[in-house]
Order: sequence, then C-alpha cells, then structure tokens
Amino acid sequence: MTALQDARPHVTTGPIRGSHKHHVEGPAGLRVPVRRIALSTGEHHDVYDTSGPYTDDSAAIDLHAGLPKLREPWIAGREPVGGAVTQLAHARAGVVTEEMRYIAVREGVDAELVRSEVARGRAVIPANRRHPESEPMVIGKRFLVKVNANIGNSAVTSSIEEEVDKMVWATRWGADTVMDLSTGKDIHATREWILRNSPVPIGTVPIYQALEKVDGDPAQLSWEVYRDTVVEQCEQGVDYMTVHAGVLLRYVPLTAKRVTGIVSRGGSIMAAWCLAHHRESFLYTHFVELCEILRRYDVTFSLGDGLRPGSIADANDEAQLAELRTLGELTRVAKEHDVQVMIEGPGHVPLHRIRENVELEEQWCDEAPFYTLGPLTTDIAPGYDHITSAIGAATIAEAGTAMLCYVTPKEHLGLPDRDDVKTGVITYKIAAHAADLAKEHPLAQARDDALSAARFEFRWLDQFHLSLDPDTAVAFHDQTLPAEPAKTAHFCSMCGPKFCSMRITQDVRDYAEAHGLTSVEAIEAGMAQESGRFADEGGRIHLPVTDRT
Ligand code: IRN
Ligand code: FE2
Repeated sequence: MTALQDARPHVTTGPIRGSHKHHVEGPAGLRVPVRRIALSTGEHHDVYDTSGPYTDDSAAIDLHAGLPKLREPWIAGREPVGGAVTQLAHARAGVVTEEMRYIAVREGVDAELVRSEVARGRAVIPANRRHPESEPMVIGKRFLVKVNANIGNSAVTSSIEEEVDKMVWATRWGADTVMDLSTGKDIHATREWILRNSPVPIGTVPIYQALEKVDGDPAQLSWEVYRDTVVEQCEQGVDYMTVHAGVLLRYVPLTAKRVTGIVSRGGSIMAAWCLAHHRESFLYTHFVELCEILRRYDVTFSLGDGLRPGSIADANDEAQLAELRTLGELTRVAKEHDVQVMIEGPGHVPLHRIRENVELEEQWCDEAPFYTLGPLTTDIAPGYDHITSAIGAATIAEAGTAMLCYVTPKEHLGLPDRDDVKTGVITYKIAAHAADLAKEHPLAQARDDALSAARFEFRWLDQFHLSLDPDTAVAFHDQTLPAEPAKTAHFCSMCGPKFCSMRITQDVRDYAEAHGLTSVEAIEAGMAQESGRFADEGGRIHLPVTDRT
C-alpha cells in the first residue's frame, strides 16, 4: 500500500458506551459478532453489529496490516458450480455457503431462507472473493433493511487518513456497507486502505476513476479504459459497483424539459459520452463482457439510476421510468451469467408517488433488491436533507426497498465531514428500523420494548445504552441534570418532578395495588379525590409550581 502521510493514522476504536463486542457461536465453528448491551437489571440485550474488530477491546488494530481475513478459508475451499464461483451460482445449485450461514445467525433466520432468496435474485450477498476481510451480510426485502454510507474525497478536499477514519466511523454507528466515491487524487491508494481495513462490503462507481484517467473529459472515455478500471477494482476487492448502463442514447432527450436535468454524476458522464459520439452507451453494448468480469470475482452489480429525478417536479417521469425498464432487461442478462444484481432508485419523490417506484421496480426488475437514495420528499430544506430524505427512506423501505443510501445534512451543499457522516448514519438507522418495525421483522421490536421498559422504570443508563446514539443521549441529559443521582431519578428536566407522566402512572399503579383496585378504578378514585380538592380551592386551576413569574 502507498505510505500514508501520517504514519499512525487515527481511527476511533473501543466499545460503544454501555456495550461490548460479543461473538455468538454459530454452526460449524462460526463466530458471529453482536454488540452486547449490559443492562442494570443484570440482563443484556444483543444488537446487530457492523463495526468489526474496531469496537473489540481485545482486538489489536493495525491499519498497516489490515483486518484479519475472515473469509479466506471459505473462499479457498469453494468449488465453482457450472464454472461460476458466485453466491448466486451456489444458491441456485442448492449449496448453503458459509457466508449464508453466518448471515442467518446475524439475521435470526434459517440459512435456507438466505439461500433461497439469493437463488431467486431477491437478495444479494456483496462479497468479492478478494475482500476476505468483510463480514458477510445480505441485502434483500425479507431481511433487515440496510444502510449504506457514502464517503470519498473530491479534487478539492480530504485525505486518505480522513476517508479511512470516516469508513470506521460510519460502521461504528451502523453503516452496513460503505461506498468509496473518491474522485480526486490517490483514488487507488485510498480504496486500498479502505478495503483492507473494512469489515463491511465496499461499493464504488468505476466510471469516476475512469474519468480521472482521461483527465475529466467524458468524450475521451472508452470501453477499454472503463474495462481496465473495473478489472483493477475487482482485483482490489470492491464488493459491488454502480454501473449506469441504463442511460441509453435515446433517453437523453427525455431529460431536456426537466427542472433539474440529469443530477446523477455517473448518469451525466454517460449522457455526455453518448451525445459526443452519437453512439449507444458502451456500458450497455459491452454489458455481457462486464458480466463475465464481475462473475470471476463475485462482484455484485448495483445498476445505477443515472436518470433519477433530482427534484419533486421530475419524479416518476418518462426518463426515469424508461431507464428502469432497461435496468430490468440488464438484470436478466446479469442473472443469466450468475452475477448478483441490485437496482438503484431515486432521488427526489413526493410521498404519494413513492410506492409506485417500488411496485414498478419489482415488476420490471424481477424483484432484484431495490437500493434507493432517500428519496427526498421535498426540495425546500437544504441543510436538513437527511430529514427530508429519511421520511422518504422509511416510506420506501416499508414498501420493500432493501437498502437505503444515506443522505447527510451537507447534501446539495458540500462534502460531508465526520459529524455529517454520523448524523447521516444515525438518521438512516432510524428510517431503516422504522421500516423493520412496520414489516414486523422478528428481531426489530425487542429493542424498542427493552428501551421503553428502561424509560418507564427510570433506568436512565439502560435507556441511553439501548439507544442508537448513547453519547448524544447522555450529553443531552447531562446538559440539565449532570449529577449522578439524576441517572436514577424518577423525572427529567423536560417536565420536572411533579409533571412526569411516567411517574404519575407508576403512582397510579402503586395506589391501585395498595387499595386492591385495577388501574382504571384507581384513576377514577384518584380523580374523585382531585375534583373534590379542585372544588375546595374555589375552582381555580392549581399549579404545583411555586414561582411562575
Ligand atoms: C443509490 C441509489 N441511487 C443512487 N445511489 C447512490 O448514488 C449510488 O449507490 C452511489 O453511491 C451514488 C452514485 O451517484 P451518481 O453517480 O449516480 O450521482
Ligand atoms: Fe438532490
């Protein structure tokens, strides 16, 4: 690997507050990581863990050496079926791979479900044979909704060190995959550092690097330059690649009257090439060769939405839907070659037009996993587009989208920094989890129940530790009640001791128990008492607060 400027690059290590890394023993000696949250009741709660060895106190982290090659023996021992080494080929042949078994433990499902979903193309396991460091995960609508975090430098900002740090940081907070969208200098070296140190699958958009190789002029691109770039990235270990092969020459004019034209970087590059040469996209005409390359490594296609709408006005328009149909055609070609496929989706879509996106994708792309960027449900809140898009993300995930590409507060404004990465990941974990609850995933609600019980019983530390972002929860609580006793107090500063509804409910229950009543009777009895007092005091509403000036 290219030497880093900083000989000791810094990444965040150590367990997340209130938890530690634990390994669940799976079949055939598999050790599957979970984050074990210790509760004050003596119980514990395990949650899905994407953070790799970085949160394991007993693991020695050496970025120069890279992570342990977890999958190496599995990959070495695997015989090709029908000439193909892909998870799809194995799944179709009825083989349950080690990756599938590992995933089954993580997801709390049968390994056979993982196999059959991969076999029918409704789920993918992005796992390049040359990225043995990654911990297997699955993307598909029958499984937990996943979140991708985009990182990567641009020509004007950021270093390799910062990008490696962002990758570790994003997975710490729950990113299931990371895409390296670097476009500036050192693209190859940045990716190498990220891959060798990443516990999650890494995605890229190879056309970005290909464009750098021709000095940023799309007209100078060629199939050969692109192909060599793809091979280079496959060799390095990239697990999935965005390929904007659905941007056809004849679709480009469909964007002419749009409010925001073509907003996809890859889409605009390919549109520029098609127009400059007045020829069909080389990604489309060489698609079979591309399948043959990806198949050798088991790299998963993420068929790009180069014509996604970039504004509410352009949602679900002809250009977008024409491209989606073509992505369906390409999905079938890829699967004939035993290559796994997912489909990228929009963008900017108002709430009432979101479901249609999922329905058409499922219909036209044979239910290949849908992977969407938000969508943003309004255009009017730059600076808050993690929120405008998380609303759309939760909605589209409930409808069946398998993975959500995060949007950070910097969307439309600048390159996200470390804080934006965390905000984006946590925001998208909320959207994904909201959808898991709505889909009644068997693993989802237990965490809500555990947290709510802690909240109701004033086990403040348990409440913090069960939350998606314990550090922020503690910090907010500390702002008004930093003292240690406040972490067990039966109130917080929002309502104060007298107006705490949870404490009052508990009083009601205690009263009921003491008087041998049901809660309902207790409330009635209590109310009769209170109204007596109200009348006694001359019918004035009494506030149990002494000083309200
Ligand atoms: C996801 C769904 N639709 C687009 N994406 C992501 O956008 C994709 O995975 C990649 O991270 C990025 C590609 O952007 P362009 O090149 O389409 O703008
Ligand atoms: Fe946008």
